[in-house]
Amino acid sequence: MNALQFLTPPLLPPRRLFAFPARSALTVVIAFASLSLSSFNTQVLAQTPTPPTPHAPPIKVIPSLNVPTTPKMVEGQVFIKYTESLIHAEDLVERRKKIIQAGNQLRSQLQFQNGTDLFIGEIRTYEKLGIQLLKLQPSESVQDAISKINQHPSLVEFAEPNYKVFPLYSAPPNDDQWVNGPISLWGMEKIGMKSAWELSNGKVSKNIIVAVLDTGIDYTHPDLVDPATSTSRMWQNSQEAGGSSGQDDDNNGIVDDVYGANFCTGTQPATGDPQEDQIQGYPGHGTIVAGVIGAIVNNGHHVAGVHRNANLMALKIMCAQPGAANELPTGDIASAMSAILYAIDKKAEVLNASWTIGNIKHSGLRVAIKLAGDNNALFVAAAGNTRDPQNNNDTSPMYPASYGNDGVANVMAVAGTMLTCGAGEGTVSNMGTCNNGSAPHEALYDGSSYGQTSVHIAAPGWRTISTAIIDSVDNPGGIAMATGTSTAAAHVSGCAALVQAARTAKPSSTPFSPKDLKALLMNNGENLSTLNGRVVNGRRLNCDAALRTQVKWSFWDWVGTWEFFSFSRGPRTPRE
Ligand SMILES: [Ca+2]
Ligand SMILES: [Ca+2]
Ligand SMILES: [Ca+2]
Repeated sequence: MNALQFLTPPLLPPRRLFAFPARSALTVVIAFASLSLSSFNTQVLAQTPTPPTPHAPPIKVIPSLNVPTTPKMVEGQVFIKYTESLIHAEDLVERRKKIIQAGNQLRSQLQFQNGTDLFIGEIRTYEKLGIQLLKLQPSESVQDAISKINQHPSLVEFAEPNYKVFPLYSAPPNDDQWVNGPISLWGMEKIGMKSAWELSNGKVSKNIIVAVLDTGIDYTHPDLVDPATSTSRMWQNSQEAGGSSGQDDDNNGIVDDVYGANFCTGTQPATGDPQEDQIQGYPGHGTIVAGVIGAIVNNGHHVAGVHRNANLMALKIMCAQPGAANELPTGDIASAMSAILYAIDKKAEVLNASWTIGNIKHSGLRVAIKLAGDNNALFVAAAGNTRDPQNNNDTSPMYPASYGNDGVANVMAVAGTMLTCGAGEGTVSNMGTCNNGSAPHEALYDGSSYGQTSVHIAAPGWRTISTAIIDSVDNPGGIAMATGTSTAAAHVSGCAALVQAARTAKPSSTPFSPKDLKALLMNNGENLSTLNGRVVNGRRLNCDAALRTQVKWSFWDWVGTWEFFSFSRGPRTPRE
């Protein structure tokens, strides 16, 4: 399997969204906490993320979509990395000139050898990487062309195909009863967000750019851009936002790229609109991932993201295919590489990749991710949703997650966890209990890829509730529930941004390197026996513990925590 795939099988949006019943234990405890705090500290009261308000009419049942089961190479295209010594130049214009010279040299040698020109022309050039994507003559097969090109090692370091990308989709269970239960925010609670949201409020106001390389983001969603509270969690390209419509104000080759860009344009240049496509019956993907990372906290509706001050950069690399109704969105590696270079150029500090190219160790994608690391960006990658027997990434690598085991230190691979019941105890009910009334335990999500040496951490990746494209027919409420390592990665991206924000908010502090940031999240994770042998040190993300290494903890913060009222865990010693 070597096609790029989504790692979240998106599930049915609930019929009634987020109707927390009055009997809900969670609601009761939050209300109690808020009430009790009002006499101590009104600021703390305001910090408690409000449960989403009930809204939305019934949701249409999602039909089955056609899922490609075999990898699809993009016909007629080939990547070439030219020999670095031939094209070396600091200046990108100069570098482009040298790339074209090397390309012409290769072209003439191939023509001499074969009697015809192999190529029609250039599709994209990645100057920083020294790579070109070229269009082949219709008569040439990709594999034949690659073997001909590889006969010129003095000019070429590698040549490889481009692959189509498409989501992994599984039939959604009907979970509407479950999401109305009191444990619908279980993942946020497990990683300590009840406390971390309080702790970060007012103390971690720094914005960190998180690039979401995905299907785009619905940047009109009121829990990402909320006119009522004048809050936006979308990143803005200041030159374009304050520039002229229809003009490329920052001269980066993309017109009006205000919130990010759309690279899912095939052989055409990127455009400035990264809005996620509406596909009938499909609740989307990028908007779900974005909401987990940074949906607006405490605006009284929808959900709350991990980093309350994230700047979400929408980099669309997968999109609806024209003429293919009810098909899942697809893209290609070429778009992913362009998006990574954009994120580097605009100084994103965390890149979220909730997709995979399967077991293809693509060199072009690898060098792009490595360059992001050289520019201090952490690349958080979903480990994969591959089921047995291919789900051990140590023996069956999944890229880009497995580049972390291949010398790319800024890659952080994330497995997903779920709540589960013991043998004979049935499944977890919407009230958060097993059949015999016992509490469920947390374990690896049954579809998650894992790896004792190749997967760095686990995070909640099952029944995650988040923002989704608002669609008047399919999903008027704008909330969906998703399962898969896509949402697990998003929890880690949000937390990485939050911790980096806390770190760099301190006077004269330097940002964590991607390697150090990754180590901090890993070392402060919570050890779960069910994860031993599954991820590097058997831990699941604990964002509260990670954040506390950076933020001082006052008495009033302590009084305001979930923990103070739950009595299940005592307050921890502040660490600086
Ligand atoms: Ca521009
Ligand atoms: Ca403009
Ligand atoms: Ca919200």
